[in-house]
Amino acid sequence: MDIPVDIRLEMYDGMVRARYFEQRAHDLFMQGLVKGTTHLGLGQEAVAAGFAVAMRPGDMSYCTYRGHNHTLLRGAPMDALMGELMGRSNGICEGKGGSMHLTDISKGAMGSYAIVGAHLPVAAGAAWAAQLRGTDQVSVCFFGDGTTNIGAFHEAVNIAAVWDLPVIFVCENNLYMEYTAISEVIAVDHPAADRAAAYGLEGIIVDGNDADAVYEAAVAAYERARAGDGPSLIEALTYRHKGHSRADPGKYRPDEEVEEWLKRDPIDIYRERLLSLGVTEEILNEIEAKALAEVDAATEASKNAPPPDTAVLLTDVWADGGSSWRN
Ligand SMILES: Cc1ncc(C[n+]2csc(CCOP(=O)(O)OP(=O)(O)O)c2C)c(N)n1
Ligand SMILES: [Mg+2]
Repeated sequence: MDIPVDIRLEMYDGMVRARYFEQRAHDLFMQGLVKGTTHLGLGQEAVAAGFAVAMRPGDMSYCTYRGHNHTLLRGAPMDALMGELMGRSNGICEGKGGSMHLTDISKGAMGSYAIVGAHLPVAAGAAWAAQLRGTDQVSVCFFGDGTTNIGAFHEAVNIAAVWDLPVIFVCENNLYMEYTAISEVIAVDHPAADRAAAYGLEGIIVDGNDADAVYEAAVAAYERARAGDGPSLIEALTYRHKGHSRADPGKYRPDEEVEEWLKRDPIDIYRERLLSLGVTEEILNEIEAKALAEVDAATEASKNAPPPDTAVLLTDVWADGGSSWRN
């Protein structure tokens, strides 16, 4: 596929913005300014960029607690995401959700889910609604390798395949769950792709550190979904640069393995590719400088934002205290 240069630059821009945003989030966490926890997707940016750029505005995406990249690249405002991580009133959920619950419905970023596997049936349900309404929307669900051992994964992929739902399941195989290698707890080599046949689906594996490869797989899966040909299950091979969460040093991973993957940094790979395609150093430098300035501005805005008013605790909450929902 010949990917147009504006699409390529959009992907580079997205990856760089995500990288700087998360590096700053890590620094702010270490300073005690990010409350709760964080699960960084540093090193996994190409998966988010490839899919987000190929998506249409009405499409819906569902991600996990490792969801900063996906939410940002769907177009959620960076200052509101930073504010949310810091528990401030300018946060996208008014500071009530924090890092693990980033959501921007207006952009189709339908939530970050902290319960492993919980969002796969939700994403399938959204796809079912789109199918029934004939809206042409596609639902995309990102999850990790460990999630493929959860029952909800199998239930959701099965029903999606049976009903030809317009949903794309994207397994970001970063080789680890929290602190355990996925290879220790599965009987196959590829946690998602090797299980696809059980649901009559093709086992698709892509290099998740190559934005172009991800983009091409994404375009094909969107086309399939919009044509009414049903779901896709894609396994993107990637690696997280940091530990699982918070300040986890990730020492359970062999040094050589970490080194190998750091050499395959998706942003370095893509920068080289763009240069080889004739994009100038100046253009790339400008993208990087703009992204850093955006992160600086988001940080300042969030540091200066007051904490949420306590009245916020009682707004936008679902329960009304009664039991009418039982009917
Ligand atoms: C149902 C459930 N079980 C356990 C946990 C604790 N937990 C949080 S993240 C995680 C590992 C998930 O690994 P993977 O699916 O590979 O995603 P990754 O963190 O690598 O992106 C676990 C076990 C949880 N949040 N939910
Ligand atoms: Mg994992």
